[in-house]
Amino acid sequence: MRPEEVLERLKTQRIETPSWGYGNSGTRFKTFPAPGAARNVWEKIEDAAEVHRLTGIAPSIALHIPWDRTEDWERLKRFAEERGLRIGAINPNLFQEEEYKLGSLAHPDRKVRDKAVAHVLECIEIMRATGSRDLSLWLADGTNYAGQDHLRARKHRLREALERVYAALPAHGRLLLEYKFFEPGFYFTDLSDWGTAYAHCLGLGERAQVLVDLGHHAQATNIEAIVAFLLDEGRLGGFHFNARRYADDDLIVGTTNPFELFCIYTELVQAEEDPDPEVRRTAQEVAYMIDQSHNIEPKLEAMLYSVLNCQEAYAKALLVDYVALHQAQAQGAVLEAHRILMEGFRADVRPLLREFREGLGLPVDPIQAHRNSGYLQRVSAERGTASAGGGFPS
Ligand code: AOS
Ligand code: ZN
Ligand code: ZN
Ligand code: ZN
Repeated sequence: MRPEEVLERLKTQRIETPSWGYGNSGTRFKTFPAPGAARNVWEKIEDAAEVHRLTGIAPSIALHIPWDRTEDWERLKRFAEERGLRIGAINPNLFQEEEYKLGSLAHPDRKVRDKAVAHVLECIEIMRATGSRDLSLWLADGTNYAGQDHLRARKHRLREALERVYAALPAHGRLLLEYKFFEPGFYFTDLSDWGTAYAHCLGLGERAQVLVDLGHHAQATNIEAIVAFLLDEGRLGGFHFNARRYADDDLIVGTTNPFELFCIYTELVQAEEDPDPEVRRTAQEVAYMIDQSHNIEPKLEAMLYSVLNCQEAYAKALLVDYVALHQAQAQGAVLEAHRILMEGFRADVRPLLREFREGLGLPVDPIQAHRNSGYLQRVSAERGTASAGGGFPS
């Protein structure tokens, strides 16, 4: 692809940032409150707007309910729009109520399942109020010991509850089912891998799609292979971008394994250009969302870094010569095909990204521009240092 074509494609990139990335967060050991961290959804929107102002490609914010609940969704939607943002995915919380100790949608007690379904139905009403397309559903449901519960009964309970949720979706709404290998269940997880999520999506309907969180796989899983399969099946709903060293670490995406992020983006670029219109449509509908919580890093710098790492990976993936690559693959030219792909990964795209940002009147170094802007000093003076709260367990 010629550089001018890459510049045009980079203009189409959209990365959604998570509200929970702007508030105080921590690990199960400790939350270190950050000066100026957002204390409420209004301040989270202000921070997300700053990330979009500096990058130009982060025009939406995902919300988490109840952490971001407000009484006036119309006012919140307007507040976001006045700052160049729209409300993105709505994330229910099925893991912090006392009743959810043995699960939520897969819980043995019908009353608990009904409570969980009612919460998700409330989130669907919020989707309607905010105009959100996606319901991003992650379950903490699982067990800690063999024999604790009937594994197939849990599967049936979960499917029945998901059917009630799916039936309530808005006309163009999507249910994004997010799987996770383990945690907090340490023996079994009801939505544990892409196969369980995919099977439930097939059983629910075409607006049920799989959400791939990069930190939710066993070590060394080939995630780009999962992405390719789901793209081809029309079931890749979106991503939760982050980086991990060992588990669901929610670090800055692209920092521990930039090659994996690049390979994921090469699958997406090939799907965007696939001769099959259904594959192209799936690729165009993918929700690119960040799901990270920065516990020791400056929060807005970490979010900027994440968005920029996704931008760099996409630029590199766009530079791969896919015509030559597919020819080499067809000829079984193993190393030539690998070398062609690596040419993209090895490309230094910083000059291209500088040109992209200058062309749009954006700072050529968004992180340095943020540091120079005095934004953090201003909001720290206004907000102070909130207590450890902000949604995540302290
Ligand atoms: C939990 O590990 C998942 O990544 C969730 O998607 C996320 O952390 C949060 O719960 C979303 O609201
Ligand atoms: Zn996630
Ligand atoms: Zn996670
Ligand atoms: Zn997460």
